[in-house]
Amino acid sequence: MEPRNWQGGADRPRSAGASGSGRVIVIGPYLRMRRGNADAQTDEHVRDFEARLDEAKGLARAIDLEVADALIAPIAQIRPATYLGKGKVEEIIGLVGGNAIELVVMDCALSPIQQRNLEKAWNTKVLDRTGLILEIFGRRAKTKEGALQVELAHLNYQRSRLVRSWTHLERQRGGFGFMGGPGETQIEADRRQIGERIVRLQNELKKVQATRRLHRAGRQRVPYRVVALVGYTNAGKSTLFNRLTRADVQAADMLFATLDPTLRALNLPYGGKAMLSDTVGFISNLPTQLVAAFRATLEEVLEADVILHVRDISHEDAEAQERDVDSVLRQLGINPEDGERIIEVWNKIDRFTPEERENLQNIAARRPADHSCFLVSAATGEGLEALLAGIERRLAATRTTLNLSIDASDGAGISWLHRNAEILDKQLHDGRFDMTVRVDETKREIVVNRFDAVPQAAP
Ligand SMILES: Nc1nc2c(ncn2[C@@H]2O[C@H](COP(=O)(O)OP(=O)(O)OP(=O)(O)O)[C@@H](O)[C@H]2O)c(=O)[nH]1
Ligand SMILES: [Mg+2]
Repeated sequence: MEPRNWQGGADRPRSAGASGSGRVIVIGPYLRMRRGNADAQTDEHVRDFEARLDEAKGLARAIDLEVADALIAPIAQIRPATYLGKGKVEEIIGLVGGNAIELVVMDCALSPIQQRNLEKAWNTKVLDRTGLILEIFGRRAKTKEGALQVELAHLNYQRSRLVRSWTHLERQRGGFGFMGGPGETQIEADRRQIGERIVRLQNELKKVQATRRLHRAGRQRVPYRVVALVGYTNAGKSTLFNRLTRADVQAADMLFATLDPTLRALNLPYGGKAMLSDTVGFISNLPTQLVAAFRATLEEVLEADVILHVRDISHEDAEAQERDVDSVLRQLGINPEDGERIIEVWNKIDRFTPEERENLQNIAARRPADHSCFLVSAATGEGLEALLAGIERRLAATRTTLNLSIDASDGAGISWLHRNAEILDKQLHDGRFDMTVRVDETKREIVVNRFDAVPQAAP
């Protein structure tokens, strides 16, 4: 028998859950802040419980689950057996039974044992935050590489969860595909098959990535610089991407609307060109398996000349979100403090009153030059001109702009310039092209010597 395939097939939910109307309860089992506890200052504690629960509900809705109920269950400590305390577990039995609930989402990371015990107690399926995020990613992945990576991350997660006593779920009909409960005899076979499938996926992934690397190498011969968007999910990256490139990428009030990276040409105000890359959003407690899995997908970001960190500055948790994004960047090997490379974009300023905006402007103005930020509204277009100029200034910092004149019949020279320089301006006068070009330091001398180019004063 085939191993259970979380992405579809025989194990796909047959119940209402399949059509996207699965009824769920979302539980926020959040650790209570303890006075005088040094840990109390960690992000985990500072973040507002309500906001965390809202985010978890948003995650459930992102895969079309119907949130029938949601509650915060503050806990003083994590119970090894059930995560929650006994009283809470019992209280929730009533909620599940009375509401025709098909799934309980626990907004935390559960051990396989905790998950199993809760499923037993509530007689329903239980999904933790990692499982939920994996499921969302599985549904969103559109490119082959994206799909392979998510499946790989999911299989790794699933393998750790194949425990014997899962038979209690076996009799339950119509659960969710990603949580299919294997029978006892099946577990060993499943485990082996999952292991084999993981190896196959890894090989396939290597091939896809090699092809992509070739494409990228091809692109690198064109002297375009890459500007990458990063940020918390729902911050407005795709909206900004569409505005800046006049593209039509899906932007939606939905967590993880974007999964696969997209590249488009970006025209800068002084004639420069770059490639803009839209990417997957980050989220707090992003499963480490997924960060690893997406490293390759985020290669555009790793190699970008400029990284735009888009922030929903109107969000109540904007600061905690910033820390989360910084921490993912660090996991990817990018220093979030690198002011040379990272530009902060404070988005959604249209949501503020004029006074609040002035206040924000003041805060922004007081930031040090190497940590400057731009206030924009991707929705209304406000502030985008300044942002574009800022991007171009940053990109131009390591390049020189030169003026030159070339005979219009010098086809080889003209094509060399197109391949090796950014052409900012090109005018035909009396059989010659007057050009303004921008080149890397490494090419500067060649252009000066070969075309008698002279430096242009900075714009
Ligand atoms: N008011 C306001 N809403 C905005 C602005 N920018 C984006 N939004 C809204 O915010 C929501 C999320 O926007 P997206 O562009 O999809 O966000 P994203 O960062 O690409 O999100 P993911 O792809 O999920 O990571 C959408 O409902 C947008 O319409 C803005 O400047 N002002
Ligand atoms: Mg997006």
